[in-house]
Amino acid sequence: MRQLFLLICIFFSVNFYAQTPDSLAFPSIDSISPQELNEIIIIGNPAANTLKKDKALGSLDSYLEKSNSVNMVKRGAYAWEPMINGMSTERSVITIDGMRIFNACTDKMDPITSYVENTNLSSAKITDGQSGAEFGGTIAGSIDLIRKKSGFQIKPEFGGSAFAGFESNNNQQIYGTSLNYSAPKYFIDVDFTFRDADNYKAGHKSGEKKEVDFSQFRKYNTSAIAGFKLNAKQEIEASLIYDKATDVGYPGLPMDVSLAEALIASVQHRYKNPFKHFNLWETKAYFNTITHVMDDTPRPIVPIRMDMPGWSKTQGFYSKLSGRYNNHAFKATLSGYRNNSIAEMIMYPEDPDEKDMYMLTWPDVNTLYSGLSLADNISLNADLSLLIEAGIGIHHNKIRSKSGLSSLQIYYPDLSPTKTRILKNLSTRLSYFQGNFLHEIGMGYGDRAPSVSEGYGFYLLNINDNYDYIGNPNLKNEKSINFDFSSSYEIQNFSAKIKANYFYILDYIIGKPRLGIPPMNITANGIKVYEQLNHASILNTSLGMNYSPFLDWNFSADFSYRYGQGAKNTILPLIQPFTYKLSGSFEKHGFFTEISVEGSMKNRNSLEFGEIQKPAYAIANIALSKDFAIKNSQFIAKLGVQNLFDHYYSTFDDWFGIPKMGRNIYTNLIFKF
Ligand SMILES: [Cu+2]
Repeated sequence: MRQLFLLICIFFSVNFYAQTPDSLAFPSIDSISPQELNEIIIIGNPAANTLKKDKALGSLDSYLEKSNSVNMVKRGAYAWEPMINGMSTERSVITIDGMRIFNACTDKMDPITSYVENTNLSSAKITDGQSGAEFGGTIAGSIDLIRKKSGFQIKPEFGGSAFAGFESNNNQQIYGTSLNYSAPKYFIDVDFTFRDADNYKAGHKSGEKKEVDFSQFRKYNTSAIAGFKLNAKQEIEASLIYDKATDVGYPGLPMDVSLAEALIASVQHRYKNPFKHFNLWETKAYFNTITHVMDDTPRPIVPIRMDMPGWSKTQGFYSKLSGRYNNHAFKATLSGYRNNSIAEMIMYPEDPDEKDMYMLTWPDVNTLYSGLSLADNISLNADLSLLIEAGIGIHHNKIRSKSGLSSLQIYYPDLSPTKTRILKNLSTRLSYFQGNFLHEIGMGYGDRAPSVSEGYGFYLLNINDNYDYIGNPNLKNEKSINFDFSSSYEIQNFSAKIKANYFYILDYIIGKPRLGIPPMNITANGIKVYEQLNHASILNTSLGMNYSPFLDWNFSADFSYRYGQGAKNTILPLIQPFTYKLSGSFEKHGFFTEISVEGSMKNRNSLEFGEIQKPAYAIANIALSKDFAIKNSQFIAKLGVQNLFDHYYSTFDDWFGIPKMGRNIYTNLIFKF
């Protein structure tokens, strides 16, 4: 409490303020289109210039959740799974600067967003539907996390930041630092972040325990990026991210994680104006390796002790060329990767006379992909433009483990170790400017290959519906026809955007109960095998508005709603009900304050997938922040309260019905020089 008081004193006693120095941004590669086709979420980064509005040291997950297109499935306080347009991660492509990375956990404990930190990133680019198919087949769309870098500067510049944060609810401590040096010919950025949190506490509900057991985590992340200018036209860049999480609890799952470790490395070559009509040629080679170790030793009661490690290694490349010719702005991307995924399950029976049981849950599967993607944006006239995107890819799977293959052959006697698929996508979008309006209408067709779990998974327990899942190597590609529409209006102090998209998915992949096969997990209800529904439909709608009636005041409102229904009376799981967020903020002389309310209606739950209906809820948050300038450095202090009234609630995206965090008071202190 004393520290908090001291902090409030610092917060209000110093009163000077200065403008943040603007840094030269590294030119963006996606300058193909004159209008915005995707949503950009700016990640609050201690080195960024716009820190006022956000809880700067919040997790990347909390930033992604701001998008009306994204929901985060929560299995605890750590490593939320980003769903785009109401669809789980198998149906989207998530990349870091265009690099494909695949999780190493059979239980989705480690979406690739869990292996980076805000300090590594500057923004997230979210693309809907087939526009997201540049680096591989997708149904829902894509998220590309854009690396932060200071870039080349005309005048040599040295800078950095140090930051610390504390969150009262789970005693989370956040520390970190970043350093950067930029010069006309080279730049280098390094950063380090550490987070450590205890169990979090749910809101108040009489008769309910506050503390959510097994929700602690600890995370270390460090990254470096360096660029070198070979000549006026060519640059090379190398990037490295190392992330390590230990002692991560998952209250929504029967197991925790003792180690989740990732090494993500790349080298890149950029060639500006390589040929006539071409303005950029960018080529990258990359490599990443992920180790994931699940651990149930902290759990007091388990039916049987087990170890479940998993590994994922990916090598890949892309080369993209963009240019302009007359009224065409075009881009061609050639990309490829090879991923290897292995996961094991070792069970240790209580009876020492019984033998340990060993199983490959991912049977050492190699996935080889190469694809070509083309885009052309044609300006038909000053107000009207047409975007056409098309792609084709070859997707090849191989089961490398003999024992893994023979285990799957119990259920699929004719199973061959290899399978090749052709993936295709084609989409088009018309954009029309009409005064202050921009209307966009689009449609697309595309398909995706089944994931390793869907194709080759072996006895993967889903605790939500309590079934063991078995993959199906005979699945056809899942195909989608999607339509989207958006209309936005912008004048000086007001903007609004309404958006809707509809996905009609053919051969929708989903687990369905199969009688006659006993489950492996003794407590499971039975077995589900991945099958294909003839069709399924998902509708996503959203409305966002922003209004600044006076210079210092800003009000915003966001509403979104999704609906998902499949054939055979299947209510699709994890579909967001009507959700809203309203906020008002005031900003003057480096002082910023914001009050927000967010909530949702009850969800349409899918009983088949073990979902329970969650009642409607609303919570309130407040945030304060103050900027101070001290000579050439800047000091930012933030204080906020989330879930102000300590409301007890849980929503459709809380795995296994775990409650969300109760009242949380946070402080962020950031020093930049
Ligand atoms: Cu796991």
